[in-house]
Amino acid sequence: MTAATVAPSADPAAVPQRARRLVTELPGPRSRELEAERRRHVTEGFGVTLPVFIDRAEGSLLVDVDRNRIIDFASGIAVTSVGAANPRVAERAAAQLGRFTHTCFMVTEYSSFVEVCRWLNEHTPGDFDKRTALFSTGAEAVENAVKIARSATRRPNVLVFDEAYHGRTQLTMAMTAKENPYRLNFGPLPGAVFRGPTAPAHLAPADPAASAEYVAEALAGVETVLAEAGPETFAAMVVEPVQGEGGFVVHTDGFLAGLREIATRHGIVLVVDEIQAGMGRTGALFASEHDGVAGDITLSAKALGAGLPLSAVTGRAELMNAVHPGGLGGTYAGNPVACEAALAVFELLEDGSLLAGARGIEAAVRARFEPLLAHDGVASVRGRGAMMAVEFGDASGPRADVAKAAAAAANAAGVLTLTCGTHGNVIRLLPPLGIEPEVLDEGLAVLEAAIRGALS
Ligand code: PLZ
Repeated sequence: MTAATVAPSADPAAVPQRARRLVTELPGPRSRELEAERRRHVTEGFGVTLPVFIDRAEGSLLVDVDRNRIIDFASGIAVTSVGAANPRVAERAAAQLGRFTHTCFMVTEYSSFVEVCRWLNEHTPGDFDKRTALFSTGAEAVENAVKIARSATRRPNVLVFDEAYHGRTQLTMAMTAKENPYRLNFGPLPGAVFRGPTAPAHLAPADPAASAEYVAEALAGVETVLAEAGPETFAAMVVEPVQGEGGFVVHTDGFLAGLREIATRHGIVLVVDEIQAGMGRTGALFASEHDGVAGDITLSAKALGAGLPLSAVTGRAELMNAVHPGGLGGTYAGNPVACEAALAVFELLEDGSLLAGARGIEAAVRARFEPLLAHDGVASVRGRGAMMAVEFGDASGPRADVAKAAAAAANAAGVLTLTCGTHGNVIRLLPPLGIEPEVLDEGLAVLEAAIRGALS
């Protein structure tokens, strides 16, 4: 082949379909018009990362109304792990739309609901008899897990952790740690929620004995919080296996296992909130597999329905069945179109290539960003699988300004990038698990340049 035959074509139609391409500044003129319309009609209570309006998705790119092609490092906050326009999801959901959109599972049943429950019973951690309840949102799954644990134990209290995120409803915002924006001015918050310490792996000493001591201290802190009200008053302990909104915090080895032991010893239901970290995101089907820990209850949402609203509470049969008949439900719980989407997701996860994709993303992110640790201002590179983050901080403390500036520059360059963390000083990467290696690489290169620019 001669050089001439591989030279890029000037014809825009010949530009490869799977590439970032900006034809306007971001946001472009059409997005700006729509944004003005939004300001007139939509509450200011919703924030927005990048005010562009999306027309369609192609692979791991989002195409906006100005025909800009944006690399998606957000997946709608860990939802579209199989891509935002996966043909298998579209096919199954569309076929269901043609059959019926809704019956309400509490009125008449459909088999896809049962099939989703069966898959979750078989695949969530824990080798025991399980039952599943389906709902629509993540917060609803958390709320229902607490209801189930209270009903089964007849105890009132709930233990959650520093940096936790569990939702925006009344109870779940009380369980969430960060004040602004989640809790500010929304009180009074419901009571019976206690908060314990964690043992973040990025703060753990490298020496194994010192690290074990560090974990033991955190667990002793958890026992102290339980002792405030008495461990026998706690229905549930709710923990994210890798913390999401709170900053992509991986727990030090032994911490989750320690919580498991404490929960068992006091008869407290261990609820593992896999809403963000589950369904393959970390390179295992469920993130708690990395710690060899099984919750009594495991929560799924987000990537479960590939963007159609679906959440699940899967747990020990005796807990799940402790609730009186009619005590659980919801008009839209386990919507049939969302169940078909979940069944498509299960098919797509089956051969393991998406899990391998997640692990490949971790390797690529580490290779690109770990060298930046030499830079003053880059505090840690952490996470698991396709749930990776770069934290900014220096002697002055957390550097939210650097995270914000780098994310803004990446977004302006067409690489959709989110921040997170209690101090807002973390950039997180949540690409679709099947992102094409060349698209991933291009996105990471753009982000690296953005970070270097923000640091200098
Ligand atoms: N538990 C671990 O990550 C949702 C929140 C986005 P819902 N995370 C994204 C925002 O700012 O609202 C989440 C989570 C974990 C629970 C939830 C709540 O899930 O589907 O947003 O209710």
